[in-house]
Amino acid sequence: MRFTVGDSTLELLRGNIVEQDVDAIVNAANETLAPGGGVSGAIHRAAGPELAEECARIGGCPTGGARITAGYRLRARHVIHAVGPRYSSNPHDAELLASAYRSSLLLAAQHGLQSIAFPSISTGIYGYPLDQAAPIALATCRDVLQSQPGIRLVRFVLFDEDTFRAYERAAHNVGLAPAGE
Ligand code: AR6
Repeated sequence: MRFTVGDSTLELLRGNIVEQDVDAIVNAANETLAPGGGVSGAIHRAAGPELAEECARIGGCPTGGARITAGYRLRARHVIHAVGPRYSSNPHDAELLASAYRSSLLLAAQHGLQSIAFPSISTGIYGYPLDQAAPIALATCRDVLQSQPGIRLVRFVLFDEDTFRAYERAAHNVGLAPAGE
């Protein structure tokens, strides 16, 4: 499912982010940047141990921030490690989640990257309710894309059917324009 934002495309698909052939895939990281479970475990396994070594040299990242590394054995040239919030039902959660997406996109733009793939940050181990997280993710990416036209493709790679459906509903609710209309 594809949407148009200016001259760029925002895409939703079901799949495994590890396999994506884009300039950068985004990892749902924690503040230490050490490999974890979920999507982080899958990305580190596929990239090889050099990824954790580079993350250790960086040393960490605050919640809401992002850091960039090489992609090593991945098809993607880079990994952007974004730290979403652990859900606490505090009003700050939404701003921190938006900030994780915004920081990732700004980092991609600074490095001249044209395509980026995101997982659904914070909605696994960090427990962020999907129906709240999905519209924040999509509206934030739409807003940043409008000021960063160098990013041509933002792809959400959603692992399971419930997550895919939640993003589909959110795309409709935040008023994304379907491509080709
Ligand atoms: N491709 C795409 N999405 C995936 C994949 C995959 N290969 N594997 C899982 N997901 P989570 P969080 C989905 O828990 O909630 C880590 O240990 C998953 O179904 O990976 O931000 C970190 O080190 C869910 O929809 O990330 C942190 O400590 C989404 O990715 C903590 O977990 C995010 O789930 C971060 O938790």
